[in-house]
Amino acid sequence: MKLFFDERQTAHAPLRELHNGDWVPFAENVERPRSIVAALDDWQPVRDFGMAPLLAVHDADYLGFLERAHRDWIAAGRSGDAIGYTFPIRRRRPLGFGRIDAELGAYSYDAGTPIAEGTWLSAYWSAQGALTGLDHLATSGEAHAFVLCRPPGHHAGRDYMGGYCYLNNAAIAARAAQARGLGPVAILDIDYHHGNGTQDIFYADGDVFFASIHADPRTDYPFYWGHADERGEGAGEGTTLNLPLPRGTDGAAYRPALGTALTAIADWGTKLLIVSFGADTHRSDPISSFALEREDYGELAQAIGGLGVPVLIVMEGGYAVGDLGANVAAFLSGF
Ligand code: Q9C
Ligand code: ZN
Repeated sequence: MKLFFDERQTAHAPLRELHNGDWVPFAENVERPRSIVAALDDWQPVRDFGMAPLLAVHDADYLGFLERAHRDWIAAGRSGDAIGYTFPIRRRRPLGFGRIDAELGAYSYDAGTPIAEGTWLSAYWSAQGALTGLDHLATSGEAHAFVLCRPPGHHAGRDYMGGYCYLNNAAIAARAAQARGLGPVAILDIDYHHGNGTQDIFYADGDVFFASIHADPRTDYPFYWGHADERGEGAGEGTTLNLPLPRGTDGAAYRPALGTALTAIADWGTKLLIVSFGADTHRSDPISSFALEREDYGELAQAIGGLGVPVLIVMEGGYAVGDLGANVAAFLSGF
């Protein structure tokens, strides 16, 4: 299987994040891609597909903000990473007024997603990686491709960042796949956390099926999305499937949920599957509470591969840096 990564994805290096009321070292750090790169070979260069495929998912205003936010932060006399601290609660208009602090709040839903000097460069090339992996699937006839997207993407919506995510790599690839006539497209999100950004982007869209298996949002981030009764709306009614699982879930308890998701994806007539893969379901993950073992990942991948459709795998979370590369390799070996 071909693997895709660009060194510019390591320019993004925020120093710290607000976590459970304390400042802690930023968990989505450059050791993550280093660990994955070291564990695998057959890495391929990422190509530049430009801004148009990003604009097919994200608002132009939001992309402009991401690109200039750190410069505006420095121009406002600040140092370090740009981070919001005032958020437009429901029913309050998200006016930006041009002050960087107001914009940071209006374009995010948490204070755990800082913008550092290299953030835009890394997010841009992370998204281009997803597009390159898709292009490879479309032109090579190979069945599977892996993109080391970093920063990750599944918490980012049309006009917001959050959960270490800025551009929604899976959604960008899905829209590009549709445009190339590769659909019907489905997205299977198996990160520990619910993929709220991806769900939002396709919630009223009847043309992309979104299934997610994740920690129950009644106990886990992102709390306000991913509940079992969220099934899509309007033309998208029934094309969102949420399968929340309790903390402590192990491989044996996870597999039936995966079976449910794969049956729904097959029944939907999927021709191309995009997998948002997080290794933060591993028992050793420092910010998550599932109990999957390394051996479980190969089995999950085998079940997914059993669908018999082309699969584009994009990296999402996974923060146990010492285990991360080996866990990703175990997952990919199952294909
Ligand atoms: N420091 C992904 O796995 N943690 N994102 C909340 C903020 C957010 C995880 C506390 C976890 C986001 C892609
Ligand atoms: Zn996650």
